Amino acid sequence: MKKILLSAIAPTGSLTIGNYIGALKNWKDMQGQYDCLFMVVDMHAITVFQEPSSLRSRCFSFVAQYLACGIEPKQNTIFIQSHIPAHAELAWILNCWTNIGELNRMTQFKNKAKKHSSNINAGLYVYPVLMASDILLYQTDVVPIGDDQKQHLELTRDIAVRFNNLHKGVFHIPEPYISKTGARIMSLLDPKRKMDKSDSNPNNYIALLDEPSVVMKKIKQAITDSGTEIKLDKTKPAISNLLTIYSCLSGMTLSELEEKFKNKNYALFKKELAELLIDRLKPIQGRYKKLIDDKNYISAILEEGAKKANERANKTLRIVQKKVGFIARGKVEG
Ligand code: ATP
Ligand code: LTN
Repeated sequence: MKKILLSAIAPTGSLTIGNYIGALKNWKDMQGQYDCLFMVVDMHAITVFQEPSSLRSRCFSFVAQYLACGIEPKQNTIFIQSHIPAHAELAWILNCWTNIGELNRMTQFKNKAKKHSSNINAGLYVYPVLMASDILLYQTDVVPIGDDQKQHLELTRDIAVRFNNLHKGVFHIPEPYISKTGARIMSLLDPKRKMDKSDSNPNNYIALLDEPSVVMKKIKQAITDSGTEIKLDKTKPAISNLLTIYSCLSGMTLSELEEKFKNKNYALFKKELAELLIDRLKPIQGRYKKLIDDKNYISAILEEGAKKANERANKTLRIVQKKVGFIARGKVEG
């Protein structure tokens, strides 16, 4: 039996090369070895206001981009979070197993609360518990994520261990999978911040669907550090970030790249990086253009995915409900 892998992306903004390098590329590389579940987490997305018709079309678009990036629909279970009612139901139970002190420590909540100060809703606060439910419902072994999600995964493990301490063996304890290089791709204009797909300034990121001329322009505009050396250096976050992107997309190691660009200038390096990005994005964009017009095909994948996921999720949910003392649904016996 294959081990179980689960991961997800919230349908907000535009998928970026940060999401690709930190998440999607690993999903693609790991899919053959694991029993994989890949989600578009629309329930997470609405913790920040979303225009309803854009959210609907973005969910379709993200699924088409997953497929265009090489995620195989036959081999894996691909679905939309809100199609599986068990996520919300388990999240409620796990909310009652989570301390507010733990939620107060979540850095993503603190950052998002600052950014959306006029809409600090309860959903945003308990979002990590919904994420824990996503993972624990499927008895997941491994969760490929970017560095920013590490804290949420630790919380997931803590909640699961706490529940298991009273109710032995209910949840499998998941492990994160975070790549050594590229787990945190930084913003192009502010390399001290993470590249963020819902950034209000699109010049901070390269979107998977950016046209070649846009990619070239954004890389040319990207901030560079003082000095001229093309070298990984903690005190030079801008060039280190661009080198990391180059390395992750080309498969060359950072030291090979330092050697390749020794005595070359930033302008030449940036031109080559932009060309590499354009080359890597071209097949993804080609496949996407065909897929996005085939709504019936995508709907069929989602219908099948929801069917499989519901069956699996309901099994765990029923065990949990029984453990906490909920009466079985249907015929009620005294
Ligand atoms: P948002 O600001 O809308 O929440 P986001 O870019 O942080 O968007 P998520 O949906 O939170 O995207 O992340 C999806 C996956 O992509 C997660 O596994 C996350 O860790 C990874 N990821 C996101 N941004 C980056 C990045 N800059 N570098 C590496 N991985 C990333
Ligand atoms: N919170 C994650 C998205 C997410 C997720 C998950 C990732 C929701 N549920 C389950 C892995 C497994 C984020 O990247 N913002």
